[in-house]
Amino acid sequence: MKYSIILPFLATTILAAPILEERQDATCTIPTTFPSKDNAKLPDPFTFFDGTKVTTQAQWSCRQKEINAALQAQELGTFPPKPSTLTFSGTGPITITATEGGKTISFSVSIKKPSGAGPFPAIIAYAAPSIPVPATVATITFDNNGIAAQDNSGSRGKGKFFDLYGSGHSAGATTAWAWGVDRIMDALEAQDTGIDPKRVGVTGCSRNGKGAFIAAALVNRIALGIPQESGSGGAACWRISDSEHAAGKNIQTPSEIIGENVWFSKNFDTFAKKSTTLATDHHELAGLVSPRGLIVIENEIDWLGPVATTACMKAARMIYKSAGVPDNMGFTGAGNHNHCSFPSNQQADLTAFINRFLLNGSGSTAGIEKGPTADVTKYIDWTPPTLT
Ligand code: MCU
Repeated sequence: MKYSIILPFLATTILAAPILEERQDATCTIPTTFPSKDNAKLPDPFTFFDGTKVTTQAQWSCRQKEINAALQAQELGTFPPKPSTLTFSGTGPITITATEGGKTISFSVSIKKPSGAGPFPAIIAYAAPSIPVPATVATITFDNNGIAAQDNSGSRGKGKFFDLYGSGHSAGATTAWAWGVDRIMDALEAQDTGIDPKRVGVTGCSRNGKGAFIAAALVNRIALGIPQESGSGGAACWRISDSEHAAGKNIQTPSEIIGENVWFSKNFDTFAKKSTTLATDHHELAGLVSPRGLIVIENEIDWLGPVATTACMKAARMIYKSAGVPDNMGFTGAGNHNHCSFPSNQQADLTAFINRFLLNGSGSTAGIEKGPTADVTKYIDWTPPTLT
């Protein structure tokens, strides 16, 4: 069965930062069932599941919807829309109360604002930021664990999201957290909080980096994704993590991840055991963020999969290039530092993205592609098109 939705798409004119988009309506047909045929290569972002090639920006916008739906069906679980009733109180902290189907939950976020007059850009930090947030940018602290627990594999269905939608809801914890980010954006748009909702980034490190990556992909009001050391489940492509593991690396695989914690939907279990049957992979998760900003920060710890993240994010950069916004995504990998301790040699790359996407600056974010040697051509059998 198929259903049609109307959605906005980017016109061909892409202006410099911050992302200025002219939008018009396009009709997309989104499938409700997705392929699970064996494909050892990273799936082609620019071919619809029905075989139609993506040749225009408008089609790419529809293809993003299709990729998003496939990711939810096979990996993430359902990302629910805005609840029927939402109320907000306070401008910092903000308390958000959501009601759906007779159930109500509340959660609060704290906001540390710069001095002076706003409105200010902000970074939503899962737990606490592990990157240096400039003094000119507000920090919104989000207790993602309260929305969906991630203690261990026994955390399935626990947390406020599941109190609202039921413990059997298909969302993995990362999807539930993205729902929380979406509600924070509702709160920032609904009232004057001193934060400019058009200049909001999201960050988290490690397991919370997986979460920040997925929030940037699912919440299309986020201007800049800043996932840090997310590794497998974030910046790594599942297929490459598995092939690296097969080559003897001590890397986190999808089949390990589903036993360790509840970051992904139960829907993912069968695919995790055979990642080559997924209809998508994480180069396309990054592709969902386009044309918005994305700076992927990585480490060279074996468990995170430096080759898997680097090759995957090289494929993601190809997607951004075809989407006409090559400079809106970069990745910066560095070794020789502790997990989640941000090293000074990644500062310039982070600063460039924050300046451009959150501070209305004009500096360049071109060509930021740093990491260990990783040959992306080994993993792809498609050629990125130039879209019209
Ligand atoms: C990189 O994120 C995770 C990793 O996926 C887990 O296997 C490990 O247990 O914890 C990492 C983490 O969140 O470290 C803080």
